[in-house]
Amino acid sequence: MEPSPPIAEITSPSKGANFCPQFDILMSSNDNNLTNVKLSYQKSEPNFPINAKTLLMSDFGDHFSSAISASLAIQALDDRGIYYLMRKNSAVVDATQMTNLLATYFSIIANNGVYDENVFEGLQLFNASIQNVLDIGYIRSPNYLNLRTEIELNHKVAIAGIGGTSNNWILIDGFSGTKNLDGTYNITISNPITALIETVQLRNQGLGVEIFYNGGWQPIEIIFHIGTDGWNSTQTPFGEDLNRADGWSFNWTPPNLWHGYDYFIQSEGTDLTELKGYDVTMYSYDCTQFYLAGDFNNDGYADITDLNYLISYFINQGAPPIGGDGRADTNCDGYLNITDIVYYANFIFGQAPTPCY
Ligand SMILES: [Ca+2]
Ligand SMILES: [Ca+2]
Ligand SMILES: [Ca+2]
Repeated sequence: MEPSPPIAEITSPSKGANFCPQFDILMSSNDNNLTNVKLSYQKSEPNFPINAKTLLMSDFGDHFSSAISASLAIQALDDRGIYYLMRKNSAVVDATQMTNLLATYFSIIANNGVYDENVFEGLQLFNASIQNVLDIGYIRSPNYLNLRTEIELNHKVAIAGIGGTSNNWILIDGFSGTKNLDGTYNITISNPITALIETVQLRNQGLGVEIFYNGGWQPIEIIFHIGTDGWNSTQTPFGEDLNRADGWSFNWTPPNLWHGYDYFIQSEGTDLTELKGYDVTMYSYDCTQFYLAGDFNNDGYADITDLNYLISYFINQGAPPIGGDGRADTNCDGYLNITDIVYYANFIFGQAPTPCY
């Protein structure tokens, strides 16, 4: 039996919470061999696509959505240029030929359809034919965070088996925005029925998610996530805890974070045998509930002293606004520069709306 990985589960702040600017992270673990925990973060993209391509299922047959989606997934990985994956034996193939190859590996014609096991076994058969350069895993009843973690943070691609039958498969292309006001999320998919990249809604349901697909809400029953080991992580380390005696915790005042963006926070646990385990959560960097907009010295007023504070910050390398650098982006254009002083001056003299933060 494989030993269970040493996961330091992030227990506080609660998943999806807002933070500004101080971040007190608490973790807990049942693993008695856990020896240290490293923390890292990565800004999530407001719009993250894998730039998936499309194919039309009716060009192949009714049961081909799994092979189409997997073929386009491999194409998307191939497009990153780390390995040349679009091959049958050593010959170069296109997405249509790859779909037919995978349909054989998935036993689609033989079974008049496809089962999860066939997809998993078929992907491994294909992987064996290309020297096993792919890393293939699966998650049953994944949640939204699982999808973003595998596809955006871990840079894998994922195909999803949806609905009550095992013959509805899509390739997940990416994510658009964060949570909608009604609590749903937007994801983009490569839809084999229409051969379009479509934005569809996702909602939490029980422990997993449902997707609005084919005219109704349907559960995502399983995803297969596929990656290559050539990806260099762009996460930024920010802390380490080497002492289990006082629990697993870290206090962090993050620099240079941007308002309104979501951040992945990952804890990497290591045990005595050097085995590693991971927990990932997402948080929104949002100071609006913590500070009065435009009140950079945090005295309860947004006035000319804050204009001077801002000038000092930009011109004389003075302290950033209390709450973090991102608050100095008064015109909310995503850049910190002199135009933010101009904007704030206009605000003070009644010529511009209140800064966002
Ligand atoms: Ca500790
Ligand atoms: Ca003030
Ligand atoms: Ca700005």
